[in-house]
Amino acid sequence: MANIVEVKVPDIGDFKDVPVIELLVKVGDTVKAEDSLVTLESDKATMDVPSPVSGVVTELKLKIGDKVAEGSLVALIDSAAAGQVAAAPAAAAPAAAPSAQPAAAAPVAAPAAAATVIEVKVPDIGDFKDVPIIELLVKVGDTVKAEDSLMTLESDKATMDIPSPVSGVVTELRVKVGDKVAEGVVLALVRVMQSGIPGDGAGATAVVAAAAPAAAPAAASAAPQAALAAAAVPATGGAAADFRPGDADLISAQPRVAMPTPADRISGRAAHASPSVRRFARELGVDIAKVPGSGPKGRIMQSDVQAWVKGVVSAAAAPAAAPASGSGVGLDLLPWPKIDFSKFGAIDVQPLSRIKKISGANLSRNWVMIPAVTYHEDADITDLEAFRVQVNKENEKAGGAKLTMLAFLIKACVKAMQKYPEFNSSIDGDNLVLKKYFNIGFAADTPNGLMVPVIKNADSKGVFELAKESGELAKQAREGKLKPADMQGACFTISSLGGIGGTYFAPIVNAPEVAILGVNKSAMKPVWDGKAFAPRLILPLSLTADHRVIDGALATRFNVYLAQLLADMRRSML
Ligand code: CAO
Repeated sequence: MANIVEVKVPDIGDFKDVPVIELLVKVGDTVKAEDSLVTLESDKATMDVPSPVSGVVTELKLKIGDKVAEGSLVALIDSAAAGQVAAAPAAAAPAAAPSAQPAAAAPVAAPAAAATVIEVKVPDIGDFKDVPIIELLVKVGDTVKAEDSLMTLESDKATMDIPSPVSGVVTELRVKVGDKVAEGVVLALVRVMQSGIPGDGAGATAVVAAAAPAAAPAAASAAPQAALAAAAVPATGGAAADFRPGDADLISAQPRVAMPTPADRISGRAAHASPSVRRFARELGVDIAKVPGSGPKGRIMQSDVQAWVKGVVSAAAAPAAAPASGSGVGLDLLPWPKIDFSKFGAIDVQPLSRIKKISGANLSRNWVMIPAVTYHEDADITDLEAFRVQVNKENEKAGGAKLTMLAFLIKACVKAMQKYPEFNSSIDGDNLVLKKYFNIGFAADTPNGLMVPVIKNADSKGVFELAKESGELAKQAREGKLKPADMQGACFTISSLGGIGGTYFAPIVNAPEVAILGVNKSAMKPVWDGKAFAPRLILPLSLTADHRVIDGALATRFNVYLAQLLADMRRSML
């Protein structure tokens, strides 16, 4: 049987007409007790209204833009639908709600008779103590207007901006990010701006000591938007003398920032940001829900909004910047998903290694910029492997070097590149650069990630030398001892996973090269020789090529020739 619970806006202090800025659930959604249902935002604080019970949302009584006050009906929740009896009565304020009393606090006091520099203090913020400063929105020397936010505090339950009570210049910041503050702590000094001249305190003789919102000094009782940082302010330039401690025009409307702002809803449905950042995003036309947050608990900082806008602008500009790129529209990609994985189970977060970060950026560019196609071929290496094993056996007895399949692959690739020179080229604007040297890179698996050492002038080296050099370079790569020069100048890359296994794969071209050969583990396969199936050792090859330079016919010719070479290396002498 249904057990409908009415959810109402709890005691939010003197706030009235607070707009609903986000609906965090829809009808039919299942919610847990304390899950946020809607977000309200006053001038100074963002507040979420949580569900008092677990259940299913059967009706939403609000829409975005509606203005609410204490007692406004938010939603109906069927607590029985969650198989749970209502845990709290309708309209119950969350258990954690602080019960701050509206106070006629005077958070701002003039420090001296000169009265041109005022102290900005933490106003009455209810029962909150040790509230951390999470963002400084100004720096010393900044000019601020009355009501501009100076910094943001964030408790477990709410985010609060501290506005400047006056127009002026920030002369001192007494706190830094991470400091914990409580009511009365001096946060900053602001030199009062008179007649539009920052810091011109001439004539401003009065002590500014009590709170009044700039916009509504005469409507104290009816204008609760002064919010958290009720502050003293001259109503107009030069009128500071009109305000004195105890003036009736003071206001300290106190939001009881009672509602939790669960950080874990950032990932899915709603954004976690201070009012000032929300306002900033709105001014730029940015949907804040799309901006990934880099602050504590995934909070969206002003810099995140800026970075997001920058990303969108440069993505839009990219096609124009690329010559001969037509009228493409750029990569209008979704932002990377920001997910709190710990919601689903235990996790361990490790920073990406430097190599992974660098190679990741390169691979991403190559993946999106190269029209790459992968072509597969099988090479019969029965005889080559038998030869390699036999030579290695003989050499072992004589204490000589070991031949590797990689060395033969390098030798065969060089020969195929000589026959098909497009494989040894790079695109440079409208030109194709054809190289006369043969430097071969090979992917080496290292504890820190993938590295690609380069064997220089491979055409002039024999297979023993190639085996020795690749072995040494791979060892240096694993030990992190490669020098930058060891990884530069490659014409073509081989990625050999044969020692590990696999059948085929599609390697990513290593720009500005135009092709890469992937190699997997050879395996005995039955091959039809015209009369019968014969067991042959087959090596799977996967050649990825840049289609702007190498078309399918050329790629397949290269692959066929490479397979012929590996089947019978005598062909390389022809
Ligand atoms: N088929 C069957 N066996 C193979 C083989 C193949 N294609 N290639 C190598 N093997 C065998 C070797 O013969 C060797 O066996 P023995 O010890 O009995 O001789 C064993 O596998 C191990 O070889 P290896 O891979 O360590 O040595 P290598 O010289 O063949 O390769 C290197 C060197 C650096 C290419 C390799 O160690 C490596 O790091 N490979 C990974 C490359 C990689 O990560 N590519 C992915 C890039 S894209 O993500």
